[in-house]
Amino acid sequence: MSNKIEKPALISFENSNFPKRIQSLTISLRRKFMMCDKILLCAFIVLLNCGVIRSQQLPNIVIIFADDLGYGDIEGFGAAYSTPNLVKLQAEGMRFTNFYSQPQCSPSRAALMTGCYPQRVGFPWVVGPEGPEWTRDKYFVGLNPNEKTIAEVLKDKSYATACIGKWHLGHHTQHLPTHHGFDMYFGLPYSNDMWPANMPAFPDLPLVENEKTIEKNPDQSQLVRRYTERAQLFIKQSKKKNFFLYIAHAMPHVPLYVSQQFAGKSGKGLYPDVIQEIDWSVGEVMKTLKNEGLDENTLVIFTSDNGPWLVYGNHAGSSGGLREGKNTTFEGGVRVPFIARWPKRIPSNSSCSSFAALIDLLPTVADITNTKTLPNVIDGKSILPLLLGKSKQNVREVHYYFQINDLQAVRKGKWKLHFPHNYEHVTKPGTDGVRGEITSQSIGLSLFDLEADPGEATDVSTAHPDIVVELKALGEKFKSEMDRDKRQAASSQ
Ligand SMILES: [Ca+2]
Repeated sequence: MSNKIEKPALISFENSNFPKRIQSLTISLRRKFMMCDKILLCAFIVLLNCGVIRSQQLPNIVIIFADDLGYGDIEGFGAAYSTPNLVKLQAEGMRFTNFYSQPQCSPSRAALMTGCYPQRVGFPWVVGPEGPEWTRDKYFVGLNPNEKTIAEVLKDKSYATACIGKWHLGHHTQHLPTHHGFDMYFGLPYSNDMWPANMPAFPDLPLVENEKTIEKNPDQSQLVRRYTERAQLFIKQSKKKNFFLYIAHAMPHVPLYVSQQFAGKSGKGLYPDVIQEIDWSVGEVMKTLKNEGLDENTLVIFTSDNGPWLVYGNHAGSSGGLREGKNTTFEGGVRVPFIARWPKRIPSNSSCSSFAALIDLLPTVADITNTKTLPNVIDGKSILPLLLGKSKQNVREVHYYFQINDLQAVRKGKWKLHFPHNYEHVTKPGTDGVRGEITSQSIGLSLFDLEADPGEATDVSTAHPDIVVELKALGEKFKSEMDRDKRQAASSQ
């Protein structure tokens, strides 16, 4: 006896003995069903193209951004204290050893948000509230709404988006994260030292929820914990769809604060205590992702906005042997730790020495989410091939180092050419939160081999005049293009 299951015979109504009226009705119904099939197929294709279906397979994206954390400030990059959660992140992902921020807070955030050198989007300097003299022409400035932010790229793909922590791209209502692609915001709209305790000319420091000030001069020892709790809540509330979570810690920017749980824990001073609390926060976020079953399908990035603010001495971090620190275009000012974890996509325990930068994160996210076109010219390139371990080629031929609107250096391959410029150099480091002293020093046209000499100690320009000529020409060309093409920031004036 055969086990074959007989399919029911298909009845051909057209040739059957059914009455003509029933035959006609049946044919009509079948045509309607066929039409429905076609409509459903079309709808499926439309949904696919819109990303509605595909978005279910896209990763969640979490960017954790530390403030003034130097290249040597975490374990694995040179720190002499433990940061176990950041070590775990490196073991499960990829570390970049030539990753560039900008020299200061606001420009770095402009670069991260827009994929552009901050000079291109009118954000070359630090902004702040109306207060001291230096903020006079900057307190009304905000990110131009015509710029497409990384959050808006992801909103187009139906991501839920949250900005938790320091924004620093304009603090007036129309400049806040909720006007730049974020569904929610919770944090300080600018730096944690821009408050009366530091300088009486500053107004009270607001803690903002969406667009409303909910506290003034908040207890900064609780910020890391509160930001972490908000991040965990957002993950839990958003888990049914893709989400983008941007956590921009106030720490370890001075004034340093740490919760009771971490005070004295490192045994090595307040600065390491603060870093260990940030490390704890990273661990809590990872734990929440795992508990919610999301850690496999989430790209987690950890990095910093600039190098250590060395004038604060024992309240500043470490450049890990790189030259100078924050506010300069030497490597210590702009090279920062970068870790990316995305299980099954990014090879675990891997390292990348190709150079990359904050400006590359928006195009990388666009690449991951199949965003084909962006409305404005941007400077960054997708580093997805580097992240996936498919390439070790620099995604951009050249990296440009700006401070304010001054193009101070150019990197191509291992070569870095400094144009003549002045820079701040610490002559007397501060102690326990009190600022030290700086002098203005100058550097002439100088060439460094960053592979042999990452500390930029030996000028080899006379030995390589051809490289000097090439990099000088690249810099001059880019600077003139930038001056011609740059766009304006927004103003609330
Ligand atoms: Ca900073």
